[in-house]
Amino acid sequence: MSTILSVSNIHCGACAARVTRAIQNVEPSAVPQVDVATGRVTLDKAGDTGAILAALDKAGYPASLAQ
Ligand SMILES: [Cu+2]
Repeated sequence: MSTILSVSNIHCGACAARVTRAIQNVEPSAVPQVDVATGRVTLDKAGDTGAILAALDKAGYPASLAQ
């Protein structure tokens, strides 16, 4: 089951890379799919969503659960 996050401030590939890194700092095995156009990030597994949201916020990409 995947988790979809709605992430603010993703504007380009560099943002997508930073978002990916922030998520992988929390969940090293995660392979997030970042959609730059929509700001949606799909996680292949749920993991610790609260910790991921906190890490994204700290990185400057406030996020919320999209589903
Ligand atoms: Cu950017």
